[in-house]
Amino acid sequence: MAHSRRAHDSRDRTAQETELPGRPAPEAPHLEEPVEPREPLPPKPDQTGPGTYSPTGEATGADQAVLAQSGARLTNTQGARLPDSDHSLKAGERGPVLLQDHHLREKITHFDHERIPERVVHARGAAAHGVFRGYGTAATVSKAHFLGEGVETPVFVRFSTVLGSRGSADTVRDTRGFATKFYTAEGTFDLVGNNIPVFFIQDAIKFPDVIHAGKPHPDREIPQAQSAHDTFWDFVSLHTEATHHTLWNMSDRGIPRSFRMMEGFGIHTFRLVDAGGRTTLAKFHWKPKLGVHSLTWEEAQIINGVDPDFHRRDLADAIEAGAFPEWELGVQTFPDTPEQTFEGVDLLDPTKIVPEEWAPVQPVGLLTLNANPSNYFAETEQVAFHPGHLVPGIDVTDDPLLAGRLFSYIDTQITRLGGPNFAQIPVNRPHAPVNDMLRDGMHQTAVHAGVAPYRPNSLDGGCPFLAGADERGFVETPVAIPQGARKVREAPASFDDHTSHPRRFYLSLTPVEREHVIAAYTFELSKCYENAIKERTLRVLADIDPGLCAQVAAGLGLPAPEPSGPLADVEPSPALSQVGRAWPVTGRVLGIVADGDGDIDAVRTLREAALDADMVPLVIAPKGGRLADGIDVQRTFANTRSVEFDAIVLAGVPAPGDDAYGARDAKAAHGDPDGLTTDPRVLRLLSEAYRHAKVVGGVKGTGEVLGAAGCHEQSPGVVLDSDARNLFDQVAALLRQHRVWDRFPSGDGVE
Ligand code: HDE
Repeated sequence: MAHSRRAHDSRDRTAQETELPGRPAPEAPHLEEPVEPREPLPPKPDQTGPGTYSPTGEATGADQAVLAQSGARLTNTQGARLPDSDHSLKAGERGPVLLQDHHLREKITHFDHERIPERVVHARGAAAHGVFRGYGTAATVSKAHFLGEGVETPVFVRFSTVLGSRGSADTVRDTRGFATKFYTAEGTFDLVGNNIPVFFIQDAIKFPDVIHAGKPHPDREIPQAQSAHDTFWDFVSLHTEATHHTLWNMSDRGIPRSFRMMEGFGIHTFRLVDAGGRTTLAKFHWKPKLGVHSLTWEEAQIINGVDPDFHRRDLADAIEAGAFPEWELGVQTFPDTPEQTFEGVDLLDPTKIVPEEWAPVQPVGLLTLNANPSNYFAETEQVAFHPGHLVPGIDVTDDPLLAGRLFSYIDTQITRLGGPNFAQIPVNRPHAPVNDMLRDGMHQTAVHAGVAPYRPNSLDGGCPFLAGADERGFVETPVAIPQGARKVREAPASFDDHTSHPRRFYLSLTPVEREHVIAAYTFELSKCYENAIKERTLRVLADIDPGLCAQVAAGLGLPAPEPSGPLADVEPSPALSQVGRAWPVTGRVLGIVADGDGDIDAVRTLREAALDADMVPLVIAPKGGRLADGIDVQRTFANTRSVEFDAIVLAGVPAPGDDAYGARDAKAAHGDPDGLTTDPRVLRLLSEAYRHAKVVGGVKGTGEVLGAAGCHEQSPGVVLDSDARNLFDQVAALLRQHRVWDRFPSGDGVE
């Protein structure tokens, strides 16, 4: 992966860039208000696009930039230049504002309409541009052109939480959306997935129910972006097909460390079609190169307060720093038999998975996110995904959940984006030529040529013509419908198994991961008011695992019910655990604590070693500015918390800073001004990181401070070394496991 090694945080960019070897110092930014017009910046790549005037024509590129913003002078919406935008037109400077002030009215009216309805689900999101490169390995199962060897396809990916409003916090316990728009040469393909491979419901008709249950209570509109409330648990305890998804939510998967460190899943089974028309059933998986990592629950809670934009910032900063996140797209494939099952798993049931040990995930391409959006609203907010955006080679199955999605997404965009022409919004425009005969409607921006938007016609020369499979047309797979099928509102009997798959998931977790599941259930249920809901959930858990049930019951102070019958006999799937593998340290954040009296050589060595390892070093000091030797400070004791870092090392023993940074208060709070002279905020950084099982360490002379923070040299994951390079190497080696798992409670009692 090529890294430009720019600062991780855009605020620090100038400061860090100036000291990177071989990089010319950028010009000082002009912060004064300019008095003369300057050349406008050239449009960014995502501000240009296919021509606006005719979607049937050639891509002209420039039109969008002209439309968006151009010229140095302020104009009204019609391009007329304006002399004043700060004062309303008045009858005398102290007189009444005149109704004829059309400029005032245009400005305020436009502002009044700046908001559009947020998404009914997945309202809070962050997105990035990137590229997908096919490996060609999928050719045996799919003829999709973009999966071909070496084919590069532009993509736009939006990550999201499900329940919260647009302004809610990022690190809530929830499912994450992982939606990818591939702008392929054969039309746009959207893979609208989640970070959890199963869903709450088996039939789309129940979607309003599950979402009404998860959203805030309708009377007080609380709690925001949470499942820890009565209506959610009321629904999922009564509706046991939700158990599998709920269990994943209660696991560490519900609180990812970063969007960059999440898996993604298409969930439904799709039908792939190869060049010879042969079909294969398949499930899509995204595998992050950085590994699958999560926050601890306490970290997630702290972050929601100190940096509610944590995931959004993390994604944008990493991309800006050149640490481009990557995922491999993979497929699990299954023979397309009339039963549509694999090893007894019903492939049409979206609450079930096929363990990777039974059907390996075969890599078919690489996704790299390499550019941040230029404008949040235009792109991240207005992007419109739809599982029905398919290309030749990828078709749908009869999964009843997918069937409902196939009309819901277009429908919702019509309300959200104000009409049926949302495909003309730049981020939604296909990169393949469009010739659709759809005309008019709200916000029509195309000026269509021709007089015959109908077929057959002779007036427009018979255009547009149709394309069969031989001309890369999308031809639905002719799937047989069971003979004699009756029209019924029923599900197959296999859909009634609601316990074996959640049980497999739970049994596949390591003891420490199970501890987290137990803690999550206990926390969430303790937030419910109704005992009946807690008791009903315990009965559901008893059928998943009696140990899980007993521990949650103990935490709630309730008796643990017996299982309702024999437990499902399932083998664990080790691939479902997040613990136990070594991952790259690329893009991980190293906090280096120092002050002016610290070991400056060590700070420099640690920084350089971290940059060499493609990590992101951030120097934390009592105050901003620079340490001796020109080393820039990125964080201060006052503005950071341990949750920003994956590992923290001490390169000095920082004494309280001056009063401007609140050190006097901090010292007083410590209650012992004559005792240890280390700034208490440093002790908190260390003890918090230690509690969250992060690697902590220090150079020579810092052992006493680490000890005072509870990080003893003998404890796992505490590294002391007088040689800064050795110290870094040990820290990085430990970080490959993400956390020092031994430091969590032993998991006693969790089998
Ligand atoms: Fe969605 N879902 N969904 N969903 N979904 C939406 O579409 C819906 C489901 C998913 O970043 C909405 O544009 C129904 C499963 C993602 O813009 C809406 C059902 C999966 C996103 C909608 C489901 C998803 C959405 C709201 C049950 C994982 C965010 C705004 C049949 C495979 C996309 C919008 C983005 C968004 C409907 C179930 C993923 C209302 C009816 C299962 C990632 O149309």
